[in-house]
Amino acid sequence: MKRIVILISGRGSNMQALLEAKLPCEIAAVISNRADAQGLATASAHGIATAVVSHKDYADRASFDAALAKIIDGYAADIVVLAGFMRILTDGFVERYAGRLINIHPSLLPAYPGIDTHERALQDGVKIHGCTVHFVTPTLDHGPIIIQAAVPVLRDDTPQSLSARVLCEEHRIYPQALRWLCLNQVWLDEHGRVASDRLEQPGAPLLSPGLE
Ligand code: NHR
Ligand code: GAR
Repeated sequence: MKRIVILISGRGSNMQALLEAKLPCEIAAVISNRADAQGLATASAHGIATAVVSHKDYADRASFDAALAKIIDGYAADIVVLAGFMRILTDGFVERYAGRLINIHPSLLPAYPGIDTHERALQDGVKIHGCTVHFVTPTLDHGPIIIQAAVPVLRDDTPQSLSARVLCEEHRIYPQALRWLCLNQVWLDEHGRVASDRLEQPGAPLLSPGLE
């Protein structure tokens, strides 16, 4: 069974969804760059080892990433999962875990990379928003896409109400994506594209607003 290390920075609800999904893998550890991350207590309550590597203890990104990699490798991780992890990673770190480092991002990439995605989507008046699980590459939020979920944007949405609707879908697609990786049903091929040996599942179209 593949060994997984999850990196968090805060609440850890996506991490919790992964812990509770009964995936065919061993979650070896949860690591946070912030000692006050709520998700650390949740991980401990699930009997998962935790560690903190504070970026504030390191002079630059490269030395922080090197310390992080040392701990990750101590857990012999096969796959590294970013779940609300808020530090941009150096090219060296990303390349070390090429094809086995994934992230969940709260937008329909390539729209709205970076932060404050829900605010920007509302500002633009888009009618459909969502979330994306992708392989991490050096270019921020531009790695090959594994799965996306779309939600309607409603007239009275606030960033909070919209993010709650997106988060529900995050908790569905992230366990699915990790399950595929654990079962070797999805992988990053030699051209840097997402390959899969599962049958294509035709999804339903989402119209927003709907037709009359
Ligand atoms: N690193 C690389 N190289 N590539 C990606 O695609 C990455 C990554 C690290 C994190 C997650 C990402 C997201 O899903 C992620 C993808 C943090 C920032 C950011 O600006 C942006 C995107 C993501 C994560 N971080 C600030 C920084 O200076 C700190 C912001 C904060 O602490 O609130 O690192 O959105
Ligand atoms: C999630 O919405 C995740 O997609 C997003 O932060 C939230 C973390 O929630 N990630 C990013 O914005 C990465 N920059 P969680 O800690 O409860 O999973």
